[in-house]
Amino acid sequence: MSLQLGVIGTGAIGQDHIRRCSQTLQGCRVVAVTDIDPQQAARVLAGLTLEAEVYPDGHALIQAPEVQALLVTSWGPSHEEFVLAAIAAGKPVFCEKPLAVTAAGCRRIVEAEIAHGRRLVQVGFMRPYDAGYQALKAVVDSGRIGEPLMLHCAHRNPRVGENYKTDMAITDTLIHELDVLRWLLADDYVSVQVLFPRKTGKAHAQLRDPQIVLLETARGTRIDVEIFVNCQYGYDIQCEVVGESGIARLPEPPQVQLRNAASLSSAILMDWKERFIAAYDVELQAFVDGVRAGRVGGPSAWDGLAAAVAADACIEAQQSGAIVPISLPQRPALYA
Ligand code: NAI
Ligand code: ISE
Repeated sequence: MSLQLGVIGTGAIGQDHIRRCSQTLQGCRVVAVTDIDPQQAARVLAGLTLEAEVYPDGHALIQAPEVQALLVTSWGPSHEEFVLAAIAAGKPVFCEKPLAVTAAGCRRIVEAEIAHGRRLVQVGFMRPYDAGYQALKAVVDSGRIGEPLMLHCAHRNPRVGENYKTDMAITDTLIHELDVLRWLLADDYVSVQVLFPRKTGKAHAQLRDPQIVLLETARGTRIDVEIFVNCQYGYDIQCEVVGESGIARLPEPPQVQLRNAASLSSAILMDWKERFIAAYDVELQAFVDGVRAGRVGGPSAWDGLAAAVAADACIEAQQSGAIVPISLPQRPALYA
């Protein structure tokens, strides 16, 4: 029987996940949705010609007997409340990033899951499911470039709205690198510094853009990540690993190479939905398969906490300009 899903939040990524659960993935169906704007939820169902119950709020949906597992795709500040309620109800929950907006919130989720005694939470960090990052990790792990010494990374968006503030470059954007680079290197961060280059004239008054985040890991690998969310030209994710005996780069998404009018070119994607479309499919299929097999895997609440601890330090570093230490508590046995 198909896994019956309830979805909280039917905005940009909520509707994309409802579409993929209804049209692309195997073994699941969306039976319930909710949004603080119920008309928005109803519009999404109508647009997908999908029949599902619209619940008045997330808590009613979590308690609904037909809902066997949850997707939390509402605004970040609401995630903690819904994930804790799902754990209390003993229902598996896929939560979009960030798991919670502070490390303290993630810690409460980790504690609730440990008290429950087994994993129920998968965090929506999709990059470890991306074929390009997996190929890059296979090269790093093979030892072909020796020990990784430095990483040069970039996370560029064409533009962002007026409500995107300087700290969101960390909590909304860099958070993906904070997760995936830890996974790529199998290492934890020990310090961070944030530098602000000359500001682009394309950013609104309250936003400092671009930013450079300098991380150091426990093994001494140095990482620089450029966050530039008004780069104009495209959605561009770069990662280069410099090792002792070679360099490995994240592959570009495949695009036709065009020779035309005396130039050689290939298109650059404009948004995250397209760039990581396959990774989102694979991560959610893994959640569905895991729940049906009685074993939730993938990025854990601990990974959500590790990213949030680093993010809190990055924000402190944005404000102080200093090198800020990052220290994770001891990893609990549940996440070994
Ligand atoms: P959005 O603003 O388009 O949609 C959020 C929806 O949640 C809205 O429809 C809003 O009305 C609803 N909502 C807010 N609070 C709610 C509550 N208490 N109960 C029910 N519904 C509520 O935002 P978007 O872009 O869809 O982002 C949602 C989450 O997904 C964010 O945490 C964001 O960081 C994450 N995200 C993850 C991405 C990824 O690459 N993994 C990409 C984009 C977003
Ligand atoms: C967005 O919320 C995402 O999660 C995207 O993956 C990221 O690239 C973008 O910068 C965020 O705003």
